[in-house]
Order: sequence, then structure tokens, then C-alpha cells
Amino acid sequence: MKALLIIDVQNDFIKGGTLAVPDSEQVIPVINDLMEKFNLILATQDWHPRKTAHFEEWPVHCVAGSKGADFPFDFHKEKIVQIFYKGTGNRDDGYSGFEATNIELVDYLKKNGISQLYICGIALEFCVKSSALDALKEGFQVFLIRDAIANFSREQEKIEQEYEELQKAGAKIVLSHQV
Ligand code: VGL
Ligand code: ZN
Repeated sequence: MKALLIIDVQNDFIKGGTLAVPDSEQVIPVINDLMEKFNLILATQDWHPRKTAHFEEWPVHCVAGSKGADFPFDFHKEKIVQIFYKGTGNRDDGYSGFEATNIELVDYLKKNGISQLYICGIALEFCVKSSALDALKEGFQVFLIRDAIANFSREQEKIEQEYEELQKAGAKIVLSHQV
């Protein structure tokens, strides 16, 4: 059984947001289309307190309950079955969806008989990567949907390195039309 895990599609990571990831708005329609191919659609949200050690590393972003933490208006959020909130503590980066504090993601996936996890969203180098590596450690088959993932880096070589590392760890890299 497969599930789609959408990482951090939130206003602050999109153009006009406080921690905008280049061209990230372009993954929204791709992810909207992907949602039609899954029965179980899960999403993470970066959900930080106003004061957190995380904001020593990053500009203030995705403060719990703020507009910046919200889903973009054109994202088909009504298809999401369960949201996992992460980074909710004041010393907790919460890069991985597996660090969600409202519900244990591993337990949720196991209870729902999920063995294949298709991952997309924002951003490749941090939350997508940590979530994918944790999923592999937990024994899930991981598919990264490359055209539905936005990256911070604009350097092609760095992006390739990230995908290579993820592939070496056991992730399969696919395109949305192959799903
Ligand atoms: C993220 C930096 C800080 C992410 C979250 O979603 O990849 N990156 N917080
Ligand atoms: Zn964050």
C-alpha cells in the first residue's frame, strides 16, 4: 500500500514568504495533480513557536497558526487526510516528518498498512531529505518525486549530489508522470 507524503507546502516557503525557496510555486500544480493518484494523502507542516533556537539558524518562518505557516491558497489541501506538525518545540528543528509531535508518523503509516512512501514538497536539502532518510531507516520503500520537489540551491551540481546521496541510502528517484 502506498501513501503520498507532502512536505511543508506552506506560504513562507513560497515567493513572498520569509524563507522562500526558488521556484517552489511551480511544484504546487504538480502536487495537486499527484494527489489524484493516491488514496492516502499526508502532509507535514513546519509549525514553530515564536521563540525557538531554530530561528538562530533561519529567518522567522512558519510560526504556528500564522498566515506564513498556512497552505498556499491554490494548494488542494482538502485532499489531505492527516497533517503532521513538526518543529513545535523551542529547541527542535523538526526537519523530519518523523519528528512530528501531534501524531507519530511511523505508527500512523504502520497502522494504515503503508509500505511505499512517495515523497514530494519543500525543501529538498532539509525537510524532504531528513524525512526520506528517516523513512528508509524505518524500513519503508521511498520514492522521491523529483519534479514535485523544490530545492534551496540553484547549483545543479549540488542538487545532483543530494539526489545521489538519497539514492545511495536507498531512495528511488521518479518523475510524477511515472507514479
Ligand atoms: C525547512 C529550513 C527551515 C524545510 C524548514 O522545510 O526544508 N528548511 N525549516
Ligand atoms: Zn523550519
